[in-house]
Amino acid sequence: MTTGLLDRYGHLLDLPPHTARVTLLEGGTPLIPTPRLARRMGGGFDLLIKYEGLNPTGSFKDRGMTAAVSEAVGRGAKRVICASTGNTAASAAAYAARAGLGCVVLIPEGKVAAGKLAGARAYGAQVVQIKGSFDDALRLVVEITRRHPIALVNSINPYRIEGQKTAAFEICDDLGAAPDLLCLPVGNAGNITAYWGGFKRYDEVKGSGLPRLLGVQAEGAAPLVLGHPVEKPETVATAIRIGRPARGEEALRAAEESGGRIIAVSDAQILEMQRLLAQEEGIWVEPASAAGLAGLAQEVAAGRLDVRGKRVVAVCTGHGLKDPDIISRATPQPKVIAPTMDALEEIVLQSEERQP
Ligand code: AN7
Repeated sequence: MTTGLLDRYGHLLDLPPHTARVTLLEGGTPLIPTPRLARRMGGGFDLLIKYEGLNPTGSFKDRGMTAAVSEAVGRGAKRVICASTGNTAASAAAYAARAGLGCVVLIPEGKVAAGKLAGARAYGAQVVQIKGSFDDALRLVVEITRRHPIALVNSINPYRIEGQKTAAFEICDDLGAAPDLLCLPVGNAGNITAYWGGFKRYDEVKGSGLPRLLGVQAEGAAPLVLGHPVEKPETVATAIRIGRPARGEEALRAAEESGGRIIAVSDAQILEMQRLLAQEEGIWVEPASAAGLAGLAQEVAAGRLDVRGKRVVAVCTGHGLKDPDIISRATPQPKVIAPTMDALEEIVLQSEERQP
């Protein structure tokens, strides 16, 4: 039977007894082998994509949200609030709707991808745009939840982290053990923190081992690489356009404990990886979700990471449909022709065939 994550893994998570069950049957996302992409990076290793875009609202946030909203409902909350670069907003809105709670989301004006904003609106959240960054929005929601009885569902909320540990459990269950290396994008740094906690928990109970972690930020929003906050973060990967990660210290500790690192890649590298993954493997992810793989490719090419004979999992955090505008800008406008065979033959026979 299909169950939600709390039914499947709740016994391994640190959730209070009052926690309810609010679920959209999230999780259970596939681990997809991508041999063509691995060959491009030099080959000789297994590369698998944990495709988190296949969660109910199109991102990994649903894992944390089933836990956070379930806990909030259980203790009698009437409303939840979050700051968001988009995916948290859509997820919070959906789970709040599912639970019959009110939901307020605070987003940076003009910097949230179309599919995420549409999601938050469709699920009926009160969407508030602020003239500022995600970091400004987070500061405000933390403050308002201190003053008023509204439940905070950003990843500062410990139950978000608990829920997100389930992705590490699933990977170990699928592979029979932890992978050798896990790469993933880093924004507010909740997810890398959760993965590390999840792998450690599973290692305790199942002896599944621990991976090295490669966390990847965008160059224009790389506080954990620079070693200081970034006042005006900028990147095409708006999901990780974050200058003061709430769990930055934990993320750095997790990377170090694992024997891994947090690095940065350029927007050009992110977009090129997004294109390769879509056009050579058929997996379309939003730009931020390609950052982990772009970081992996960079480190392997530079000889800083030896992956030969290893099993590498790349977490692709959000679906490509979240950010359709980036594709409209990056690919040529589809041609319009007259409805005749001449016109069709002319255009089809012009274009080259691809070699498999
Ligand atoms: C697709 O939605 O912060 O390092 O407000 O949407 O745990 O923050 C999103 C983050 C990676 C980074 N990939 O994860 C938000 C938000 C995607 C994301 C991240 C986000 P964290």
